[in-house]
Amino acid sequence: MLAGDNCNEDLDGCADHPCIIGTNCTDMTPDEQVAQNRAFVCSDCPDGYTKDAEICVDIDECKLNYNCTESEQCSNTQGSYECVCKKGYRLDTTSKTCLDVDECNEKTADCQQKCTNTGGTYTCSCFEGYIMNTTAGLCIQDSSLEAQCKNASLEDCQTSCRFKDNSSTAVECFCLNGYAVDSENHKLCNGNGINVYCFGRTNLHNVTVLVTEGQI
Ligand SMILES: [Ca+2]
Ligand SMILES: [Ca+2]
Repeated sequence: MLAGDNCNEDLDGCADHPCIIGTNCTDMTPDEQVAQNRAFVCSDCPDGYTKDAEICVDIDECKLNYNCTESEQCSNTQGSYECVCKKGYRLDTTSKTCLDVDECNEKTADCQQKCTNTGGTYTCSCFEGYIMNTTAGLCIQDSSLEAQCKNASLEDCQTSCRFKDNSSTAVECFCLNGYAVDSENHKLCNGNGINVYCFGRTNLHNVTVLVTEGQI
């Protein structure tokens, strides 16, 4: 910027901070000022920012345009955005991709009986002879199975009684995930304290019990 009686003083054209916040001001030399007829130049907002009134504000790419995979979701950041794994997916450090978490295999699902892994989540279901109470997410033994268990003198299983695999008549006691049926009395459950689900309240064998990790 030029000043003085003879326009022979070079002042800092940026001294009064004429540019909006977030941009840079460049002072013109006297020659440049004469040539361009301006005393300073303001830079554009940095990449990822846009001018909004008197300030550069972050662009929310997640609302506009972003490039994430099916298993990722967009997370806005200042000046950019990043793709993070969706709920139910976990970053695989080797492949650098988000892979589905197998909640059934990792024992983090809260299924009472059967667990089926799916992309991003899992589903729970019941053994044959049980009806899912979808409201409570509990498996309720039906009356015909209950009668068959009673006929087989298995009405006092520690957890409950079910049909054996591939059978609609033979029944057996079973235990919650993480526990094994005692190999001698076939009714009690032995837990090793590992891979035990934390169920909260569960209703098996018409008895409401509070099952917490490490207990049954
Ligand atoms: Ca952004
Ligand atoms: Ca899953």
